[in-house]
Amino acid sequence: MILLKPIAPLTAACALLLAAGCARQPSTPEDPATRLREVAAAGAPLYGHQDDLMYGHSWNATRDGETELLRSDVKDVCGHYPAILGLDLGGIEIGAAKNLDGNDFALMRAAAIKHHERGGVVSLSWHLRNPLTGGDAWDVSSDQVVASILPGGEKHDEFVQWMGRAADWILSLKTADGRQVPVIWRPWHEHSGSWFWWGRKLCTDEEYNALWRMNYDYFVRERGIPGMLWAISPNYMDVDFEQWETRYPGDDCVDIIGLDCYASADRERYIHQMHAGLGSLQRFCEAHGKILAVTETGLEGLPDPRWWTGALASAIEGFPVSYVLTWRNASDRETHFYAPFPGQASAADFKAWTDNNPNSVL
Ligand code: BMA
Repeated sequence: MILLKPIAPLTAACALLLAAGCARQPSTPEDPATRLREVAAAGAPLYGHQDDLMYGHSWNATRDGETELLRSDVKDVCGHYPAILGLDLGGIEIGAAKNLDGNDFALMRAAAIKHHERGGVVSLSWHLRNPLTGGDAWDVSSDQVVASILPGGEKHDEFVQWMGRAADWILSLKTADGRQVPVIWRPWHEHSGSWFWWGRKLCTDEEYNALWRMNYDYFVRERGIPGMLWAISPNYMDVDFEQWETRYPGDDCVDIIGLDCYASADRERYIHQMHAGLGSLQRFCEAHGKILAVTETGLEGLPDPRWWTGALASAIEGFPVSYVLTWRNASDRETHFYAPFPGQASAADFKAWTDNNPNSVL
C-alpha cells in the first residue's frame, strides 16, 4: 500500500488510523464522511468507478435487461466491487426514464441502494440540460443561463421543478428498512473550465456561488435530504488554477474538494499536473477543514499497461486523498473506458494496484 507522507506530526490517533488503513475493512455506509476522513489520513484511498454496476465495456444492464446488478468490469478484473459507485442524474430534470448515457433511472436507484448495502459509497454528478436554450450540459451558447435560473430569473420557477425531480430521485434511495442512503452530491463540476453552461466564462463568480447555494438551500433546507456530502470539483488548469477559489460558495455548504484531472499518454505531464493540483487543493482543504479527493481522473482506453502502479500511484502518493474515481466504461464505444476489463492491457496492473490499496475496493 502507499503510505502517506504525513503533512503534520503524527499523533497517536493518526498512527492508529494508519494502522487501520492496512486491513481491508467494510465502509461505514451510514457515515461516509468519517470513513473518507479516516482513509485520507491513512493515505489509503477508496477507489470509485463511474456507472460501474450499470454497464461495462461489453455489457449493459439496461440494454440486456439485467436487474441483479452483479456485474462489474472492476470485479471481473480484481475480484471486488469498487468502494465508490459514481452515477449521473443528467436527464432526471426533464423527467426522462433514462439518463444521458442510457441508464434506466429505476435500475440506477436499485444500483445505488445495492452498492450502499454492500458497504460502498455512492457519488452523484449531474450533467443536466441547459435550462435556457434547451441544449445539453455542454451548450455554452449563452452566458445568461445561470442568471436566468436564479431567483427573479425567467427560468427560476422551471428550474425549481428541475431540482425537485432530482431531489425526488435522491429521496427515493431508501434501504429495505426505510433508511436514507447517504450520497456524495457533486453538482456544477469542472467550473474552472468553460465547457459546461455553469463554467468560468459562462457566469460570474457571484452567480456561480448563488447557484450552488440555491441548490444547497433547496435540497437541504427545503427538501430535507439527509446525509448529503457536498463535493466541489474544479478541473486542473496549467495556468492560474487557483482562480477557482473565487468560485467557492462557502465552508457551510461544501464537505469535499476534489480535483478533476485526466491523464494523457505522457505520464510525467499527468503526474506533474496532479501534484500541482492536489498540492493546491490540499492547502485549501487544510485551511477550510475539508476532505480532499480526486473526483474524476483516468486515461481513456488505458493503452499504458502499467498506468495504475506507474502513473496513478505516483500522482497521488503523499497526498491525503480520500478517494479516486475513474470515469465510465462505455458499452457502445470501443475505446471510451477508464477501468480495465478482463484481457485489457492494464488489467494485471490494476489488480496489483487494488491489492496494494486495501481500502480501494469492497
Ligand atoms: C463524458 C463522456 C460522455 C458522457 C458524460 C456524462 O465525459 O463520458 O460520453 O455522456 O461524460 O457521463
